[in-house]
Amino acid sequence: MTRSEDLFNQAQTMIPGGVNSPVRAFKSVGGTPRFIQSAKGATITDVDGNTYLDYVGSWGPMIVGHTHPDVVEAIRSAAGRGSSYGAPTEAEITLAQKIIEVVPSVEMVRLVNSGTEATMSALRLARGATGRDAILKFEGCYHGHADSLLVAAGSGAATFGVPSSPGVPEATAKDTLTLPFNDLEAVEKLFSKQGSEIAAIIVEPVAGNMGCILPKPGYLQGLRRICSKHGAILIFDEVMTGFRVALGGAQAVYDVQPDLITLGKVIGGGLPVGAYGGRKDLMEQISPAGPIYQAGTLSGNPLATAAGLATLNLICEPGFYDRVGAATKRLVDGFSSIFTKAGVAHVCAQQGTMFGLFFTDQNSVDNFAHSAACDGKRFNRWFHGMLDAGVYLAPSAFEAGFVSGAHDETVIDKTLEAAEKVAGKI
Ligand code: HOZ
Repeated sequence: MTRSEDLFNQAQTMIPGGVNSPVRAFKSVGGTPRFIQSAKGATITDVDGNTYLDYVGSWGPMIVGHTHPDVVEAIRSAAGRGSSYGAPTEAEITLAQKIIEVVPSVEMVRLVNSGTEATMSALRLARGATGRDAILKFEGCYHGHADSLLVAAGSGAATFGVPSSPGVPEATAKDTLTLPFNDLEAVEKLFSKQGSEIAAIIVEPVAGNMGCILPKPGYLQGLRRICSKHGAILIFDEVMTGFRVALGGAQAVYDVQPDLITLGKVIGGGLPVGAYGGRKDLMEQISPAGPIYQAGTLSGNPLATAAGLATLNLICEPGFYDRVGAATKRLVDGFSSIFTKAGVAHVCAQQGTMFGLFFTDQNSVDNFAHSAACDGKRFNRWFHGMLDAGVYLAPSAFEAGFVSGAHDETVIDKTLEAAEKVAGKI
């Protein structure tokens, strides 16, 4: 028995499913999750001493690679001064300033502790500001696990076949309207009937929880237009795409200004952080500036703020996104030509440093129904083949892949060598 197997057996007796977040349990791909001992640069090492090239990157945060010395030093130095005060610090202003400088739509920002908190709070703000209850989300988009967002959700909820979770009150779920991603006409139709009741549209501008799916040309602009016309708030959930698909996030790539955005992952540099921000007139309605309540004992935590700032300083260096984006493109183009040579029908997607692969003979994958129709068994063979060859991909076909600044040419070459060997056997 491997040490991972032993630990997984123990964990299952004490932790639901043996894990503290569902997808990492390997349940849909089968086999034993690797228990991780340490990580460095582009690699993670498990408790059995196996080292893998890592394309999960803690599900997005590790954009500068694991244990980058600047980030480690920032955390170490912050920890020496105290791990939490429950009082404001100067570093929170520096981080807020950095976010405001870089993300086009953000005039004010509030730090929280996770992406879930960020989306939940942004929705409360949208509802409080508009006096409306209904929200629109898209099938297969995942915005964390707040009640009103676990309806037709992606990520683990889709992976395990419970996109609408038991335990969400019917009264809450009824205010969450859902439509397919990338279908602007359906949004127009809904708003022409119910536009005056809808507080907000929340969307992952590049979807990353039903695989990686890009918005069709004009789709995000269309959502912007519809929200402005009907007085609804447009929320871009950039927890995954923020500081990931480009320095300014998806809104910079697609040149669309949402009213509010949510952030997480990269801005915490691997520590638990989220944020929501946007128009000043909206953000000033948050307590104590305004009446809409939201709070958190650990919000603006000094360690998390320090790790986030160190990470942002590194990714703001000129050329960072060009370099890592080019590495991602080389990886995805490489996969695609290997699959084509091996006769494996596929669709690839890439935006900046984020990517997705679908095993399908459909011409394109534009929404959750398309993604769910892909060949899951082939994905599982691909996943395990790559894992055996030393490449750690997300253990679910509904997740995206992430490349970091530590994925240099050698790492990409090694990954493609592994893919060459695996593609013929899936
Ligand atoms: N929800 C994240 C994936 N999109 C985290 C999954 C996990 O850590 O299990």
